[in-house]
Amino acid sequence: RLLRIDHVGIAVPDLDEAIRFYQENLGLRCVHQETNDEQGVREAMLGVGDDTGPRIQLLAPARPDSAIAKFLDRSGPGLQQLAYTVADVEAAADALRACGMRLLYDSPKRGTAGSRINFVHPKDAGGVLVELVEPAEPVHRSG
Ligand code: MC0
Repeated sequence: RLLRIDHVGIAVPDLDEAIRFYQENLGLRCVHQETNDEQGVREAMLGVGDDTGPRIQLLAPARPDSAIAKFLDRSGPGLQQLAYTVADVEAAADALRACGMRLLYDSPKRGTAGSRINFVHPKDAGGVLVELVEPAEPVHRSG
């Protein structure tokens, strides 16, 4: 039910500065940027190489009471989440609930580029905040 790694999310204090760092020093390319008001984040998606594989997501707080602001206060900048692509986020969430994991939302919320998302609580996944991403475009299972 987890099809591939969708992206790895990194909390950063300043989005523009982080994009510059990744572009100039690591040669990654910014392929998408948006503000997600519900999540309280400004985010950028960076492609690696030919951009056919998982992306790097830079996450900066848009509000002081947001999840990313809290993460930066507690842990500082760094890896915040690991996101998997799924074909059906409700079915994937139900399967993980059936294994005893706590999902953060009863029903999916809106993620990057019109995707539908949910999260497993990091305490139920070995200390990793796991995100489930159902892209807006239907997923090709073999791709
Ligand atoms: C907290 N903890 C983490 C963690 N955040 N562990 C690993 N990775 C993280 N990212 C640990 C703390 O160190 C603490 O451990 C315990 O979890 C605290 O749990 P809590 O009190 O239940 O929760 P909070 O208040 O710390 O919040 C954590 C939680 C929150 C995961 C529930 O960040 C949240 O709701 N996240 C989901 C939304 C989100 O992350 N949005 C931003 C990305 P100890 O051992 O000290 O107890 S938006 C996004 O990603 C969208 C745009 C997209 O991709 O499309």
